Amino acid sequence: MKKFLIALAAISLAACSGEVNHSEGDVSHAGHQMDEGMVISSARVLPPFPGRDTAAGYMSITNHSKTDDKLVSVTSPISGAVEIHSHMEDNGVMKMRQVDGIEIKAGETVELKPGSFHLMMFKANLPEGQEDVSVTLNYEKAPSVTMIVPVDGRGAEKAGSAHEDHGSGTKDN
Ligand SMILES: [Cu+2]
Repeated sequence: MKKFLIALAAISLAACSGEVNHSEGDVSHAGHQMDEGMVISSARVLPPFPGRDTAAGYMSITNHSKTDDKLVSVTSPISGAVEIHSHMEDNGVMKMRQVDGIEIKAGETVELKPGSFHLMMFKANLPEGQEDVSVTLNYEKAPSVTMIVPVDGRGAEKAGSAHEDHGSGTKDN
């Protein structure tokens, strides 16, 4: 197990070299964050459906530290209210609800993805053409990290296949 983790770290270091400017203080690019115990990959924000104003955020978070931790809140300048949601089946119906955080045990990866944990960014201010979003993750133990997350589908509209699942059955908005 230990060997596996070391190998993973080496891969992310290799992927990082020569590509990212780390001079921007605490702002790091998604997937290239290597000085903290929490490593984010595949982060993306799905813009709201036309006529709606709720964006969704997905990513995978790996806890490379030796202590269990928890993602407790998320903030972003594009939304005054970013909530952490989970999806669960209730009598055969998939429902989502706000949770007070996501536990990420030492050595484990949690995926925020359609049909599972996800971020909901209410009243998102995401003008056409904006291609990335600043997102800050706050943990129970690890230091908060701000990263730049690409907006999915911008530039090449992808018909929101993942978004479809997310939007169904919601009563908010
Ligand atoms: Cu939701």
